[in-house]
Amino acid sequence: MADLKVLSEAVIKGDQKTAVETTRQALNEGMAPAAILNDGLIAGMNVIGVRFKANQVYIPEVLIAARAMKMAMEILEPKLVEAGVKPLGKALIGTVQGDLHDIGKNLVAMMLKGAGFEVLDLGVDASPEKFVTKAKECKPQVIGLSALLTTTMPAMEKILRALKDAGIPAKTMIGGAPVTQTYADKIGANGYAPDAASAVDLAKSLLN
Ligand code: B1M
Repeated sequence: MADLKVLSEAVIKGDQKTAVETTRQALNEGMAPAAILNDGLIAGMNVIGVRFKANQVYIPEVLIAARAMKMAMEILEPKLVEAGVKPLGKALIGTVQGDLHDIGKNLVAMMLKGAGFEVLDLGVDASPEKFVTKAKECKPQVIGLSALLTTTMPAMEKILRALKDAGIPAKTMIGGAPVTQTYADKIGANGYAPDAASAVDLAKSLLN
């Protein structure tokens, strides 16, 4: 019988092989895809999130864990769709116009996926128009903006204004090394997160 503790441990350790094998075994044994996701994969990523916040693990460990989760998700995702399991919420994320830094944004996207969000990623250098068009099309509950340059921080304000003008009801959150809570308050974002694990907590709280 597949053990979901083994699966979450495999994610925590970034052990892709065990993560994939245990997911496959659990599915073959008829285990519910939602249980595999929640009690195996997401449980493992949650531990990584807590350890990352406490500086007990660092970016490489998070990336390795996210990679193991991604590999297992490739097998699990079609079964989740078949079973009609709904994602926790939909998040649209992107690095703002003029900015090409995407390592932190990708980390946030991976952790959001790990927490059960469906994530739509606009990539880098995303304009206000791009955010508005995708938000209209996909109706996310949460929109996340990332900026790593002081010179691209004003693009965040432009995007928030464009979303407001277009009547997009999604909650907004911002992050990136030069960004602060004070800046989030100044430009009217609904929240600011200093790191990827906090971004997950924030996104969850913005759903309510
Ligand atoms: Co650039 N760069 N860079 N760079 N780069 C910085 C940011 C810089 C601080 C380096 C320095 O001078 N010390 C500096 C910015 C100075 C400033 O504006 N204050 C800088 C500069 C100046 C530049 C160029 C202008 C250099 C040049 O060409 N003259 C140029 C700009 C290009 C552009 O964007 N238009 C440039 C280019 C590049 C590379 C392409 C070479 C490369 C990016 C590769 C890539 O991303 N694919 C690069 C890199 C790698 C860096 C550093 C070294 C590392 C950034 C990084 O990935 N950190 C960086 C210096 C540094 O930070 N030490 C630097 C790791 C990442 C996990 O952290 O992105 O902060 P971070 O994400 C964190 C949090 O911030 C948060 O969670 C993440 C995980 O905990 N977070 C969010 C991020 N987004 C979030 C969104 C959220 C919530 C949380 O909600 C939505």
